[in-house]
Amino acid sequence: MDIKKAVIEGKIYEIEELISQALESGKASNDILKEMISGMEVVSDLFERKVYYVPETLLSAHAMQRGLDIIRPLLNYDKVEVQGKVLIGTVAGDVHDIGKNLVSMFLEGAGFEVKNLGRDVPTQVFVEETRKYKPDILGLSAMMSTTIVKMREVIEALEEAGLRDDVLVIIGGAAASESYAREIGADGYASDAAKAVKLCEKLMKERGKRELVKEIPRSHAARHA
Ligand code: B12
Repeated sequence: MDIKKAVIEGKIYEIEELISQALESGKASNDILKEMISGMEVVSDLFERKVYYVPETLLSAHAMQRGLDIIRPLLNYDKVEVQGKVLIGTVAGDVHDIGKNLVSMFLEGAGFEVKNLGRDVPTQVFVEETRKYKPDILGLSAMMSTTIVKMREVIEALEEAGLRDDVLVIIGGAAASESYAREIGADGYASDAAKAVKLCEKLMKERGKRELVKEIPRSHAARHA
């Protein structure tokens, strides 16, 4: 059993063991992440070909999530200067969150401060959190043709609340696209987590970097003391 297979077969307990063995043997956390992502690609294919149904897919998603939780603190947190603040969530009615969590992790790794609202987030919660948290960028994720309409709803609700000019809105997820972003007046679209980082960096450059200092996670604080 390897890490990729543990994701494909939804081995929640084995994946913890496999990841700690891999880390002990000196494997880079990025390589472990790549293996997990390629496992999830196989799962997507199996689900689409109706070899996997919801229960099997859910097990894989749990194994993937468990793996992400282990890897997350190991990603690079060395950048002390914050690139910007990002608020991110999956729109109402949609419980898909693996991709959105990956985007969140990649952004944190690249030096963004991220508040992750989770999944199935009501439109008004996006609005209220935008008001309170004051993000530079709001990231919306939607994986289904039935839930993508919520992205437009969030943008309209931000306009109604007088907040639209204060925040850049980016979209992503299997149901989203560049043309849909243009259609609903979003500021950008990215098809994967690495491109999402590039997009946020580009948008922040255009907007002007904020003078913020990131809180360094405790485990890393000694190195900066
Ligand atoms: C795993 C999965 C599930 C899991 C979700 C577990 C979880 N915690 O996320 C479970 C089993 C719960 C599930 C349930 C359902 N699912 Co489902 N699911 C999938 C599957 C197979 C993989 C999604 C995934 O995790 N991919 C891996 C990640 C890494 O990729 P990703 O999500 O695309 O994310 C990347 C990019 O999109 C982007 N990105 C994502 N979010 C964001 C946000 C921003 C701001 C940016 C910039 C970028 C970005 O970056 C990410 C990282 O690189 C997809 C198939 C597919 N092709 O997507 C179907 C799929 C999304 N599901 C589908 C369906 C139909 C359902 C169900 C209705 C099934 C059912 N009969 O119950 C339910 C819906 C439940 C609900 N109300 O939401 C359909 C949607 C079809 C459609 N067009 O509407 C899909 C496309 C499968 C299919 N072809 O039929 N599903």
